[in-house]
Amino acid sequence: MKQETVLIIGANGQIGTALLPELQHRFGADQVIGADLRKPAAEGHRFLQLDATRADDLADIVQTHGITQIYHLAAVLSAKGETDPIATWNLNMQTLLNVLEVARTFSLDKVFVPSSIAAFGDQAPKYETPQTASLDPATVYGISKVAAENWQLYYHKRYGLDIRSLRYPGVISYQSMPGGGTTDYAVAIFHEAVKGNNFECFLDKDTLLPMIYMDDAIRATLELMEAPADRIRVRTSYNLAGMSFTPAQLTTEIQQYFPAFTTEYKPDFRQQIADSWPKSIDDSIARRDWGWQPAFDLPRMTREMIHQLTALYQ
Ligand code: AKB
Repeated sequence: MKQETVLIIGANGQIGTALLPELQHRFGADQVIGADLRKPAAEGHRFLQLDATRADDLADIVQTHGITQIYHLAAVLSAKGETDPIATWNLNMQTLLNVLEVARTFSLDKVFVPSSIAAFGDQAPKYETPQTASLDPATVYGISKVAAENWQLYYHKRYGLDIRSLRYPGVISYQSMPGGGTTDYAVAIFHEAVKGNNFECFLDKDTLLPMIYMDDAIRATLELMEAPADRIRVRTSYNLAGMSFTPAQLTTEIQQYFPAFTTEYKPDFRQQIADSWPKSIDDSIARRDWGWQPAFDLPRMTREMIHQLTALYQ
């Protein structure tokens, strides 16, 4: 079997932090390189400082280290993106195009680029949003994801690049904090509950959103990347579902462990973003093509988050 060398761009982010050890486990610690703007807090893996908007620096790394696969996880997310739309567009698109070009130039084996439920907007059905629903996003982050999906398809068709993608729901994890997203409340709430605090939520109590626990998100990513190429029939991005819940339902679930815990609802500008997104996702095409099956529902995810964070804060 050919030896792969994997580069994770955005390795210090929420998904990168959890994905890196899993890739090390599969390919060997020496074969996985994390790259990000800043040095990581934790050591224990090969790391290179990289500003992925700089095409030459990225090409240099790919050539010098014999990179064969890239996971491109760097992006400005939905809420932060709205504070400077043009800068968000520039960063999200420039880094994507740099990755696509370097993958084409150096004939990389595989590339993974995440998309998001943020690709959908008001025209899509809110419940069980299908794979092929119309894409009319309300945020610049969503616009950049729709454009990225089309660029990915273009590079696959025109250059034969094996590029694969998932439309992640909100990802819930204990390993690190997400930053700049609209679904971030669903991680922050656990930290406050475990620390013995109450929580102030920036979304209204009945805001139903699609979410996924990190273990499922990582397993989906690896199963997609390991599937035979002829099983991958969607080259834009696959719908992916885990569970859906509201802030009120999550609060009730957390109260099973911390009965005195309360949430106060103070919706801000992120409410409008959440209202433009699907409430649940139909991922039957991912299930059909490469056998996707989520394992975590709301009770199991809550139990796991509280268990892991309790250990972390002790
Ligand atoms: C965000 O909230 O912006 C992200 C996402 C759903 O893509 N977590």
